[in-house]
Amino acid sequence: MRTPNLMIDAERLWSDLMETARIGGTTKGGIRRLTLTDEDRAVREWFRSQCERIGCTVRIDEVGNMFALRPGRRADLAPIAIGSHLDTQPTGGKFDGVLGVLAGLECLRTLHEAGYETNAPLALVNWTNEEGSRFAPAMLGSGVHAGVFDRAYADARQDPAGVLFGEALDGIGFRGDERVGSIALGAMFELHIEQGPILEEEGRTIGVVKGVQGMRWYDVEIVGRESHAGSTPMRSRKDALSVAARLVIDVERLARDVADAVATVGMVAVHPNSRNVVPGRVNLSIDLRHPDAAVLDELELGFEKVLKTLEAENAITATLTRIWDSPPVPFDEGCLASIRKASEDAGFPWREMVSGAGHDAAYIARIAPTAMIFIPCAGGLSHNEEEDASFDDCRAGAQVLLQAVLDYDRRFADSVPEFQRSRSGAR
Ligand code: HGY
Ligand code: MN
Ligand code: MN
Repeated sequence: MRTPNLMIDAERLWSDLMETARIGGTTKGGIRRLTLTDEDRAVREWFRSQCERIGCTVRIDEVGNMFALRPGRRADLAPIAIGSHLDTQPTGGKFDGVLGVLAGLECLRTLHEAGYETNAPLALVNWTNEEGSRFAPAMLGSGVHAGVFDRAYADARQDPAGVLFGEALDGIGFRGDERVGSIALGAMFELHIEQGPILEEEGRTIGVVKGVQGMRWYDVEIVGRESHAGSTPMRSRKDALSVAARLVIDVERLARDVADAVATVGMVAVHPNSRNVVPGRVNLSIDLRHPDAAVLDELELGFEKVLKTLEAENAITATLTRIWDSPPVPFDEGCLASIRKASEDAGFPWREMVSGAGHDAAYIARIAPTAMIFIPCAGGLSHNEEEDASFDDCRAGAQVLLQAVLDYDRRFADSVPEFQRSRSGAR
C-alpha cells in the first residue's frame, strides 16, 4: 500500500539552508561553525525555535544532543528518528550535516501542515560534535548516546587550545538534563550529501547507503632534539620535522598501494616552531579508513614498521597511539527497503553504496535499525567551502527521506524491539 503522497516544500528547505549558512558563514561561501562555539549556540537556538513552532517538544541530553519529539498515535513505541549534525569543519560547506537536519525539519513541517499522525512518535535529532574537528573523536554525541563513550570521557576531551568539551558545552548553555541514552530510538534515517564523486559521475540522484567503512584515528609523536639552526652540523641533528616529512610520504605510499584504502595526515604541530631552531618535537594525526577491519590492521602494522625504521635510522623516538576505532558497520535491511521503495516510487535513479565518510548513523546503527540516504554533491567535494548541492537533489533527498520514514512507520512500527518500547523516551 502506498504511503500518502505528501510533498515537502523544497523552496522552504532551500531557504533554511541558505539562512543557517549565514550562521558562521565565511567570505568564501562556506561555514565555519565549530562545535560548542557561539556559532553552534546560535544555530542550535534557531533549530529549537523552528521545532517548537510546529509543536515539537525539544529535549536535550547531558552532552548536548537535541531531540525534537513529535507525538505519534502510539506513545508506547520508541520514536523513529531523523538525525544528523549542525556543527561543521573549519572550512566546512553549506550541506554537510546541515542538509540532514533541515530536511528532517522540512519533513516534520510537512506532516504538521497535513495534520498527518504517524504510528510511532518521530524524533528529529541534532547530534553534538559529529565532525570531531575541535574535539576528537568524531561522532562524539551519537557515540555517547549509543554507549560507545561515557559522559565523563566526552566532558574530558580537550580542544587544541586546552578547553574541555564539558566547559565549552556549559559555556554555550546546551548541557541538558536528559540522561545520556535515555531517549530510546526505534530506528534512525540520515540524509547526507555523498561527499564523494560516485552519484554525480553515474548521473544518479539517490544513494541507498548500506553501511559505513571502518575508520581509525592515531596520534603520532616524534621526538628529536631542539638545537641551533646555524651552528648544528647536519650530521649531528635530531630533526623531528624532517623525520615527520618522511613519515607523511610513507603513510601516503602505504595507503596508495592498498585498493580502497585512504590515509590522511591532516594535523601537524611543530615544536618550538621557530625558524632558527631545529624542531625537537612534532605531533601529527593520521586518519585511516577501509571497508575491511583486517586491512586496517595490516596498514596499522605498516605504520608501526615505518616508525621503527625511522627511529633506527635517525636516533629519534616515535610513538603511534590509536585514539579512535570505528569498525565497519552494516545498516538495517528494513530501513534500506523503505529507502529503496521511496526512491522507486518517486522515480529517482538510485544505487546502493557504502559510505567513505563517517556519520552519526554509524553509531546509532549499534542500538537501533538505521540507514542513510545520499544525494550527489558538486564534484564530490566536501570539507571545503566550495561544497555544493543542487536544489533539485536536495528536494529529491528530502522527499525520499519523508517517504522512507512514513513507509517504515507503516511497515515496522509494531516491530520496535520490546525493550525499546518500555524504554521509550517519548512522553
Ligand atoms: O570524518 C568524517 O568522515 C566525518 O565528516 N566526520
Ligand atoms: Mn557530516
Ligand atoms: Mn563532515
